[in-house]
Amino acid sequence: MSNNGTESPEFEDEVISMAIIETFMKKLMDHCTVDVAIAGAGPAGLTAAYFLAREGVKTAIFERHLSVGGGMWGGGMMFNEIVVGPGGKEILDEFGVATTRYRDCYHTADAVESVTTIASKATRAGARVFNLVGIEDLLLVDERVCGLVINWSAVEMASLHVDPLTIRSDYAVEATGHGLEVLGALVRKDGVQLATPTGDIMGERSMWADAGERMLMENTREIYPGLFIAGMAANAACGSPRMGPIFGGMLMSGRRAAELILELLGK
Ligand code: 48F
Repeated sequence: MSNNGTESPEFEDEVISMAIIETFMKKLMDHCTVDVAIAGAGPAGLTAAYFLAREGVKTAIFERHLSVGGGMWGGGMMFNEIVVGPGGKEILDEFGVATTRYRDCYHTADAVESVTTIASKATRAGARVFNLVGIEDLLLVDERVCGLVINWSAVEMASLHVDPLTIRSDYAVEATGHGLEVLGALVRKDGVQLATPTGDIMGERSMWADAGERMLMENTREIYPGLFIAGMAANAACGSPRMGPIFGGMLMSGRRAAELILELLGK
């Protein structure tokens, strides 16, 4: 009987396996060299990816966890609503996330709608997310970051002695949040001088939403040749406060990192 694509075919289990393996391998091979490699698919990393991919920049995000979204899912203390200011609302508007005004300058948004929509916009713009993949190191050539060193999260979780693989990029973005893992590896291993006031990682300060949001824009920068820093990682690197469940800064920082990179790429 002919199958015009609407009748249910007889599925062969090994063909399902081959479809996954071949397609994934092609995707990974295609992203061994990218324009921008992003560490961490939280709100900052995903937003950066969207604004880059939208301009035709080949962008890959590597996320340790099964799910993307980082700390956004849980809103504040598991009340799954986020707060943004006017700048963050402008970006949520562009993504098509519904917001509700609260008092004069606050806006709330459903945390789940926010994560799923931003992730969808980023991937539909062409950014590729590799989940379950952690960044364990950077490719450092002649005092410049030239890529990210990846390994399966399962390898890390099981503490297996398995060597990683490397992704080459024109620019990398450190968006791993409070833990600042990628920059931490660079400083620990290579003792480099960073573009921070002290030249070192200055550490995150206690909660102060207003100051944290303001400082974040300035802290979003090329912190070392080839390596940009965005989101909470930027404040943690530069000794600025955390801001808890106000997320506008994360979105604006992701966009800012993308804008700085686009400028360098001549886009
Ligand atoms: O933590 P995360 O959401 O960072 P962000 O985008 O946003 C911060 C807010 O969530 C919140 C806040 C708002 O004011 O302060 O905390 O700056 O997302 C970081 C992502 O990076 C992943 C981690 O699983 C998370 O999804 N990640 C962390 N380390 C690694 C990593 C690593 N070494 N390799 C790959 N992914």
